[in-house]
Amino acid sequence: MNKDRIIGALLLLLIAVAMIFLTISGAFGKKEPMVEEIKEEQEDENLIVVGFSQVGSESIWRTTHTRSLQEALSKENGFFLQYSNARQKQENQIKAIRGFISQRVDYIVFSPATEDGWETVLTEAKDAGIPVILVDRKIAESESDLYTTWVGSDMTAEGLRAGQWLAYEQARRGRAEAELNIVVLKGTIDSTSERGRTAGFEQIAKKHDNWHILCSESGDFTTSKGKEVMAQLLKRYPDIDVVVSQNDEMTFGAMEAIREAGLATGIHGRITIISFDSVKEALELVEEGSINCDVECNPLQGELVAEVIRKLERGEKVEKEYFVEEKVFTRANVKDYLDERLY
Ligand code: GZL
Repeated sequence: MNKDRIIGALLLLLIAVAMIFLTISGAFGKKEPMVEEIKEEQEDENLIVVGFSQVGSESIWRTTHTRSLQEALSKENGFFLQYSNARQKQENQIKAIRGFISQRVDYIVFSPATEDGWETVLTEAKDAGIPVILVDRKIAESESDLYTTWVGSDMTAEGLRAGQWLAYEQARRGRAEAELNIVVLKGTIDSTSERGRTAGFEQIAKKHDNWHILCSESGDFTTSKGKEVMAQLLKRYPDIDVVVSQNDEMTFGAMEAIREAGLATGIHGRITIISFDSVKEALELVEEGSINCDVECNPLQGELVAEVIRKLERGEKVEKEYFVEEKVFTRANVKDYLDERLY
């Protein structure tokens, strides 16, 4: 092939490569919308812009909670939702909230990983005139002027229900006066769920001198940590009668550790299991008998949050707190609810 033909072929190749590059970069076609155009899209459709900072995705409860808010705060329902997963770290939530403030969202919705340390960033939101709505967990009472309203569960009531069920069950077994050795797997320390469930259960426990809480330790609401802590407790306390586990994820881990120690739970063995959340996987174990009691914590809070925001948009007064409905599940009633369980 002579020199001219080689140069011609090289030129053609160069032009082809240039055309491909220019097409990909959008020089000829539709260009990527600039940030301003995205903002206009939100304003054009008069969408209510909500910044949502979620604790993490540590449990089935948590992912259901997230889905509930995403479905309720959808574009079809008139919202533009910006979601951030903090992976259970407060500093990630503070960063996300600062981002929402700089983007001048209309509302900030968030579930605080723990109750303390929010004053600075929530004061910034207040100074920016952005209403804050708490979901699920709360911040310290002393800072309650920094949020408009809260939607969630009465965690202390959940703890009371656990203690009341245990007292009822001991009486039913004819063992109201029997000595009872209890261990507690706590959730994330200083979270509203941990503080409330602990306080509620202890309020009942202190009425029974024959109940002994041998140890309370955090499993941080995860299966792996729940299993690790339970294995240590079994080594330290050979005669545990009751495990109070503050969420189903930790319960699944604890039951694995108990099985590996050659012991059985629920109606099949010596160790009574009281759990919290009532996700479907746990309710199936209640029906099968290896979890004795599961105290519900209802994650379906999205609709209520959307309703409260609409009230605020209409300039209506809102309550400081909105509670979701919750039950207690045992073998006596779980069959009536299992099939309809959405999560
Ligand atoms: C409860 C919520 C807790 C759940 C856990 O309101 O804060 O956090 O019980 C989750 O499953 O990790």
